[in-house]
Amino acid sequence: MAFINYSKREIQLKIVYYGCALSGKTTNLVNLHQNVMSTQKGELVSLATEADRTLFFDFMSLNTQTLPGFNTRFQLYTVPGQPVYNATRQLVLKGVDGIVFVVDSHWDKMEDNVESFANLQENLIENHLSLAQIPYVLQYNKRDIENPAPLYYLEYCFNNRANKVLSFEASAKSGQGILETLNGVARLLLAKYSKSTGANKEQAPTTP
Ligand SMILES: Nc1nc2c(ncn2[C@@H]2O[C@H](COP(=O)(O)OP(=O)(O)OP(=O)(O)O)[C@@H](O)[C@H]2O)c(=O)[nH]1
Ligand SMILES: [Mg+2]
Repeated sequence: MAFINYSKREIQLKIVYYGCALSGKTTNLVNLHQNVMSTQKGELVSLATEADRTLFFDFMSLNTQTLPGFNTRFQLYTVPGQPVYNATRQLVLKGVDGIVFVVDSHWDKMEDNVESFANLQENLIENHLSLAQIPYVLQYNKRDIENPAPLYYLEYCFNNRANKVLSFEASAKSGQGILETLNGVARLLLAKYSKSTGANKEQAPTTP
């Protein structure tokens, strides 16, 4: 849940990058960390195995002036995508405010993507939450690969609903689309929490 400190005029929001193993969640955070100004960001903390697979989670914080009169701190987390780490994924989702679901555009990853999306919904239920309550966006990652799954197909698989959510094409490796993705979910959160803070005009974060 968002942590709002009225006396310090500060709001803290937790965003979780979720998706199947190797979809590019850690790469999103690594590139975001390289692209934001040093005054805005904290350290990027990663706990990885030798093969660079996320073992527990990655974490970084970003400070921005987004809601009038409030300093906004976004706490960005990734989950470990490997099936064996489900307990950790459940734990990382605790208190989540917004989600980026990272889809791998490789054809042979479609089953893993779909399983991961179902797993996200199950783990939200374990936390007494659901996608109906938590703002989320979709990121179609690895658009740079040869023969990626077409957009219309990805939209059909993951965004087949009356009220479509925002979706972004990205190549986390080169950084393309990663700020847009973060901006997308940040805007949803700021729209939601601007009411709680009494700030009626939210501004999109610039970096993010
Ligand atoms: N071609 C291409 N490769 C990418 C892209 N994003 C990530 N990768 C590669 O995919 C591999 C996995 O990336 P990670 O960011 O570690 O994936 P992850 O989702 O954090 O994986 P887990 O921690 O195991 O869940 C790495 O070799 C990345 O370099 C992309 O946009 N394009
Ligand atoms: Mg990772």
